[in-house]
Amino acid sequence: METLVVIPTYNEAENLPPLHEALFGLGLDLGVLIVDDNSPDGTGEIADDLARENPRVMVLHRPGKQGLGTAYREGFTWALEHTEAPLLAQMDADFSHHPSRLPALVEAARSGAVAVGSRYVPGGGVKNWGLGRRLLSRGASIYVGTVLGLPVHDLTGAYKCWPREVLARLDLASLKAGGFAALSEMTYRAHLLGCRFQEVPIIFEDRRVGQSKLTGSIAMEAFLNVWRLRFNLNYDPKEHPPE
Ligand SMILES: Nc1nc2c(ncn2[C@@H]2O[C@H](COP(=O)(O)OP(=O)(O)O)[C@@H](O)[C@H]2O)c(=O)[nH]1
Ligand SMILES: [Mg+2]
Repeated sequence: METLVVIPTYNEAENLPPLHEALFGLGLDLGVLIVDDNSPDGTGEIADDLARENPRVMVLHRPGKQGLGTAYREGFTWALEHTEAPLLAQMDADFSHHPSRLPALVEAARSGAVAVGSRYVPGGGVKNWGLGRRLLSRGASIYVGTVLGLPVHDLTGAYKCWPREVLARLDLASLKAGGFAALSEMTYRAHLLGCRFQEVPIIFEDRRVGQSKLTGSIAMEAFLNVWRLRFNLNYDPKEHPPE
C-alpha cells in the first residue's frame, strides 16, 4: 500500500460509506484507517462492517470523544507502527475534503514535500461561506502564519499528505494540543525540521450531512496555542535527525 489515509470520525454514519466508495474508486494504492470515538450514531460499527468487506480498511476504536487532534495523532502513530506505507494522508470524513483532490496531494508528497490542501492559493477556495466566516478563516491562517513564520497559506486545514519520514520525526507523542490546534502544531514542527511544503489547491465545501464538532473552546485553544508554540516549544528538531 502506497498511501494510508487516516480519517477521524465522530457521528459520520451517513458520510462514511459514500466516502469509502469514493476513495477506493480513485485508482490509488490506498489503505484507510478510521479512528472512531465511540460515535453514538453507530459510525464505529459501520467502520467495522467496511473493514470486514475490505481488507484495506482498518479501524481504531477509542472509548469516547477525545478530540480530532488526538485522533489524527493516534492514527498516525498506529500507522507508523503497524504499516510500511511510504505516504500518510489525513482528511475529514464529511466531504469538506473532496476525495477527488487526494491524487494531487499524493503526487505532491511523492516528491518528498509535505502536501497541504490549501484554500488560499490560486485555484483554491471555499463554497457557500458568508463574508464573516471567510474573514475569520483567512484571518486565522494569516495570524498563525505570521506568529510562527510559516510559509504556508492555509494553516487551519486537515487535508494533507505526509512523507512517512517526516511524520516519524515529528515526535507525535509530545504534541501538546488535543483539538484542531494540533494541525498547525504539526506543520510548525515540520517547518522547524526544514521540510519543504507544497500547497495543493482545494475547494472546501461545508459538510453535506451531520454536524460540525468545532466549538468555541477548541477554537480558543487553537488561538492561544500559537503563542505557546512560539515561546515555549517542547520540541528540538536536532533531537530528531533523519534516519
Ligand atoms: N475521532 C474523532 N473524530 C472527530 C472528533 N471531532 C471531530 N471529529 C471528526 O473530525 C472531522 C472534522 O470535524 P468537523 O466536526 O467536521 O469539524 P469542522 O469541519 O471544523 O466543522 C470529521 O471527520 C469529524 O467526524 C473527535 O473528538 N474524535
Ligand atoms: Mg467539517
